[in-house]
Amino acid sequence: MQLEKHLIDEHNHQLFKKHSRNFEHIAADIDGIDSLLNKLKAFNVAIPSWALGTGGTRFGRFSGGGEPRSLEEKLEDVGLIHALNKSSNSISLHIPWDIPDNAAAIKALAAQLGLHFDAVNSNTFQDQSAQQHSYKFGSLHHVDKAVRQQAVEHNLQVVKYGVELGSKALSVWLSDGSNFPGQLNFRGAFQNTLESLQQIYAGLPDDWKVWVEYKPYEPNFYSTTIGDWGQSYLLASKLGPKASTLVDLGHHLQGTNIEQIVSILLMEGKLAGFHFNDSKYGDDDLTVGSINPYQLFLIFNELVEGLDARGMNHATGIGWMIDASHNVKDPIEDLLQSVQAIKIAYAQALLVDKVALQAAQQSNDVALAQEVLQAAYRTDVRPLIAEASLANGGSLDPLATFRKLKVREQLIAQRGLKTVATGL
Ligand code: PSV
Ligand code: MN
Repeated sequence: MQLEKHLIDEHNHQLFKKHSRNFEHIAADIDGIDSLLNKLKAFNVAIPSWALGTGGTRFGRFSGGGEPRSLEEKLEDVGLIHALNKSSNSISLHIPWDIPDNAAAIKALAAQLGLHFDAVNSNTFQDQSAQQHSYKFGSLHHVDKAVRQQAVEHNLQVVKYGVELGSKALSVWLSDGSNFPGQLNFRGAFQNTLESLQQIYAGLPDDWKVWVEYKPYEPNFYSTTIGDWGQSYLLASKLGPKASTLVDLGHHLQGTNIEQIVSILLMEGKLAGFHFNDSKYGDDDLTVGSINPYQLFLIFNELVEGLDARGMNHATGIGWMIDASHNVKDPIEDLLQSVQAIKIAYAQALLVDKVALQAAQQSNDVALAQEVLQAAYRTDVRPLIAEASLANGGSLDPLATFRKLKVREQLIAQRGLKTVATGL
């Protein structure tokens, strides 16, 4: 299913008067409004192929219906999201959940929808039916070389799929770890992981990157072999310039100062990009900005400052992606909300008065530094996001348009109520 542009335009028409009033109000106070709008117009966030169906926990999964039944239908869903918000022009595939059997046809469909392929993700955290060795006790860190070799070959196969589709990065997340003290020799596990990653690194095309994701726990509950940004950074440094650290917001223990981690990684040229989500307790995979939007803003404040300091392009300098699980919401609605939340945090960060903040920092004026940051955070930037979307041909209010046009109802009519997407 595809959305006809005139339907989006008609809904915009109904919303326009109110939008125009709100936009003029905020625009009057912003110096360089055109440059800010251009940055928002250029900004895109990739959609993971595994998050287009209903997620679940080990206790259950409650589908809302109309889930994509194939890779083609997943692309269609991302096409719908992009048509509405004009900020989701790429999809990130997880192999083997989404093997592109006919890469040329998949690429052509993506191009027709205005999409391209973001990083490809390998999966050595589950066993597949045809696989010789089990990943029960890990993959790239495994004590048995044959298991490690199998996992290395899988990663190289994922790169091959990615090359066919025009991806430029391999994203590696390992569930490798241990459940009990004594189960693992930490140094041995780390060295095995490094050697395995070195083999994968050696097989990367010249213009490719490898992104090393970390996570403190789950599915292993005592240790994870790439458990934090330090271990990821160490591996990425030993691997070389094509390797860097991927930050998934949910992969931190409670209270971790993620904005500081991001700032240092960016300074060192080792920040690959993001898996955005939000959480209250752990890797909760909730809608971005639903629990702690202030933290998201603080992260973006570091990003904007750090990207500018290195002269990097905000839109393309690092990878922007969502990684969430939609257990009770419509996945498309949830993804639309997440992309909006990311753009809101980005716009607020662009509004920070950097000169005033720096002056406050240099004079240790703590109260003023907080005032400067919060002045930006407390600005309602939604009219700016809406204006950028409108200028790109998208909806002034993507979620409202999705509902107004009864998109989910149409998807259920086409695909059925009891469909199941591959993924989380
Ligand atoms: C693991 O929790 C993770 O964040 C990794 O990015 C995986 O690739 C993804 O979720 C899907 O399982
Ligand atoms: Mn992730």
